[in-house]
Amino acid sequence: MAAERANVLLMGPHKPLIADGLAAAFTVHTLGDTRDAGAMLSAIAPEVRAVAVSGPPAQVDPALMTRLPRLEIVSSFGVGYDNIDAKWAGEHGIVVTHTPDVLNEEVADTAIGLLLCTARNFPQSDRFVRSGEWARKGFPLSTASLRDRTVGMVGLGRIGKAIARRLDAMMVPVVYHSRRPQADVAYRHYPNLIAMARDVDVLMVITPGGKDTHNLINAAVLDALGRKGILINMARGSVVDEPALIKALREGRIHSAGLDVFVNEPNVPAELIAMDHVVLFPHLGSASVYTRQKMEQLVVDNLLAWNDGKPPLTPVPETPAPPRRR
Ligand code: 8YV
Repeated sequence: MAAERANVLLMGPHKPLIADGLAAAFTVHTLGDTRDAGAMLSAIAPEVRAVAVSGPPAQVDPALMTRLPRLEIVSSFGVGYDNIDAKWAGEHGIVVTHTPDVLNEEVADTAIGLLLCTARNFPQSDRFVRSGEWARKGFPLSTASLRDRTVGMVGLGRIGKAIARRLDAMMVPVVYHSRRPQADVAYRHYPNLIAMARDVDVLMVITPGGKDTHNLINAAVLDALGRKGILINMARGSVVDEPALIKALREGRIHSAGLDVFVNEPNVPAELIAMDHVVLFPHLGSASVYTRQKMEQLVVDNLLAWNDGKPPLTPVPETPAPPRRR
């Protein structure tokens, strides 16, 4: 007799590889398919053994996990998992997995693109050509350049290192701030973020979101970065104090900013939209078909490994233990 299929709760935006991959192996309950998600959840909660999260805005908090008494694993899309209470999950024997590594190079490409766009005004130059202005005058020289700058990495994890490697090739000096120095890099480590911000002209933010890094980039850090400074945020909107950034940009206390992430996505503050000298991306970090397919497949593969009784492929550090069986 065929083994009973495990019940999986699928939350978040529709992603074909995840939906189809799960449907082939599990009984899938898609939250959001139904108008009455609360009633649907109550009906299936006692049977759910796994949750798949296909991206924000889905939240997996203790209130939800408590409602799922047989929950063993949460497989989440994306390397960042600030929408999941992984600490609580770890304390309650629930494994959380994410999708690291497969997106490193794509996000690093985007980070360099955003940095170049911000320093050299490339998006503005495209607008200039399209508006017909070029027929009347030349595009102004960019007052910023990467040729006379040091980049301070805020975070030097897997993606941070991929960005730093690109900067090495571009002959741009790199230093970094993180809680602990990394053993395998030659870049100078700054235990103090303000001290690093004073010494560099670019802050490249690529650190996890969540409460530990909330508003890490505040007014004092921006002032230490100074009038020539460029802030690039590839991490999470929550890492930057957005009102403080808007004020610093408006008052010319930093040169410019390139932002891939915002506090309340997809809502971007009108003040930022009104500023021509900042560059705004719609959370593009990993956004190619190639890379997103690898991330989607890894969400499925983590659950297939669990279903086969194997260790999860890419657990988060808070939940390294194998999932409990109930
Ligand atoms: C995704 C990301 O765009 O992996 C992450 O943490 O921020 C991006 O790759 C995000 O998960 C939105 O779906």
